[in-house]
Formats: sequence, C-alpha cells, structure tokens
Amino acid sequence: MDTIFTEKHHLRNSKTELYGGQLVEPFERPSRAEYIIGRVREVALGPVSAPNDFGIAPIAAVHDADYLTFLQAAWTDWRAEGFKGEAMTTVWPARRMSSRIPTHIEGRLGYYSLSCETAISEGTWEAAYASAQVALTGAERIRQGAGSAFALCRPPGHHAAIDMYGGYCFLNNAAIAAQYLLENGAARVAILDVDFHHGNGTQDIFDRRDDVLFLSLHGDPMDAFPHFLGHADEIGSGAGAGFTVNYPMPPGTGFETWRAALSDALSRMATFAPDVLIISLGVDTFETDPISFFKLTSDDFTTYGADIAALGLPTLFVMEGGYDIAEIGVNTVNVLQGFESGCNKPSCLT
Ligand code: OKP
Ligand code: ZN
Repeated sequence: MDTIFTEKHHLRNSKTELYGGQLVEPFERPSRAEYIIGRVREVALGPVSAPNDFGIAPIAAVHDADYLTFLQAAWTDWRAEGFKGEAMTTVWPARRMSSRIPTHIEGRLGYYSLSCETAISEGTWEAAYASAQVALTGAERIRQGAGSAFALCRPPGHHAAIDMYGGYCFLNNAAIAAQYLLENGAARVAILDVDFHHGNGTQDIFDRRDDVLFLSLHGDPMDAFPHFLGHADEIGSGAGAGFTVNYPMPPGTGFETWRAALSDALSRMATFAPDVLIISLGVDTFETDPISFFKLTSDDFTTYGADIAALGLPTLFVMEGGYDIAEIGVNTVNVLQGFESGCNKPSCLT
C-alpha cells in the first residue's frame, strides 16, 4: 500500500492545550506522525511519497469561504493584538445570542470554533493545508485505480465542520477527499469513521447528502468528546435521511462489542455499494489511549483491517487520532497490514 506523507506536518506544533484546567503539551503532537511513518518504513508497507498541490478549490468545495479566510489570518490577527500565548477561544455565540460574525479576533475565534482545547499557533494553517493535500493526493491515487492508499494526515480532520475547527482539527481531510472523488467520477462514497471520537465535522458536512454514506463508531457523546453530536438518532436530514449512521458505545467497550458494530456498518456499506470507501482511521480506541475509553488491543487492529478488506472496495485510509504515541505506529500499520492480508481484489494481489 502506498503512503502519502509530508514533513510539513511539523508546522503544526502548538505548545498548549487546555486540559483538566491546565495548559499542557498537546496530545496531538508532531511525534505522532513520526512514529507512524517510522513503522510504515520498518515493515516496508510500500512506497512513501510526497503530496501534490491541488490548490484551495477542493478545500473550498467543503468548507465555508469566510471560515477559510479566518483560518489563514487567525494567527496574524491574534499576534496583532499583542497577545503573548497561542490563540484560544474564550467566548462563544451561546444559546439566544447573536450569530453575527464579529470583527475582533477573540469574537471570530468563538464564531469559528467548537471547543477551546485546540490552540491556533504559527504555521497551523500551512500544516492543515498540507494535510488536506495529503488526503487529496491519496484520493487521486484511488481515482487512478489504486486498490488502497494511506494518507498520513496530520493535523487530523474529522472534527472540522463546514465552518468550525476544534478537537485538534482545522480542515476535514476525509470530507475533502470524498468531495474530490465525487467531483471526479465517483457516484457514491462511503466514509467509515473508526476513530474513538465521533466525526461530527464529517457528519455536519454531508448531513443532507445521499451520495455520501457516513458511519461512525465512537464513545457515546454523553460521556465523550465532542459531547454534542454523535447520538444514534442522528440519521441525516432531508435527502440525506438514512445516510448517516452512528454507533455510540459506552466506557469500557471491548473488541467483541465494537466488532459487532463494525459488522453492521460493513453490511450497510455493502448495500450502499459505494465506488470508494474512505476510512477515518483513528487508533485512539486502543486500550491504553490516555484520553479515550475503549479497550481494543494491538491485534484487534489487524483483525478489523481484514474485516474492512472483505468488502472488496477501493479504500483510502485517512489518519485521524491516536494518543498512545509509543504504540501509534504499530496500531495504525496493523490496520493497514490486516487490510492487505484480507484483501482479495486483483489490485491487492499484484
Ligand atoms: C481528536 B480526535 C478528553 C478531552 C478531549 C479533545 C479530543 C479531540 C480528539 N477529556 N479533548 O478525534 O482524535
Ligand atoms: Zn479521536
């Protein structure tokens, strides 16, 4: 399997995350990607290549134009105020307040964010842009006939909504890849989100769409971030009704329960018959992940990779979360190797 990767992820190197009432080193840090690419190389998963630049258009096909303008200027605008730390939201348009977009950066941060743990720092836009290009390059490989590809995106994307960042995400890499494929020959795309956290951004982007089936297995939002989306009764809106499927699961969920949800998701995907499958691949379902509460083992990642391969669909893996950094390389690559071992497509056997 080919991997798409760029060192530009290092440009996302925030120093502060608000966690438990303290400013700590962010869980989402550069070493995550280094461990993953290190493992890709160690097991010789396949060639590693740099992304091409598809420009801003495929990003603007998914995100709000003024949101993108905000993101590109946020660090400069923040610094222009003379603030000493990184850009963090302190105020939101809460219930019954105005939804007018403020001019001051503090107001704009509130308008365009969904949480405050994620600080905007120098280079954040450049890294997020490069991460989206990694996903687009992976999508282009699939469009050209590859049976699979691994977009080693960092920063992650699945919490980024049409016009909001948060949960370590700025641009929704998986959604950008899906939209690109739909505009370049695919009639239907399925997105399976196996990150521990609900993919609220992806769900938001495709809520009304019947050409994208979004399925997410995640910690119950009653107990887990992002807390305000991801319930089982969210099924999509309008023409998109029935094209969103959520599998919230409680603290302590192990592989048997998780795999039963996966099995249901896979059979729904088979019925949908997409041209391409995109996996939002987070390995924060791991038993010792520091911010999550599922109990998957390293071997379970291999097993479910093979389960996914049994669908026999062209599959783009897009990296999302995973915070047990010492094990993130093994767990991520286990999914990819499991997929390859379980894949019977002609394109996998070559
Ligand atoms: C990003 B991704 C836990 C707080 C969680 C944000 C988590 C973002 C996860 N007590 N804060 O989905 O892996
Ligand atoms: Zn996650």
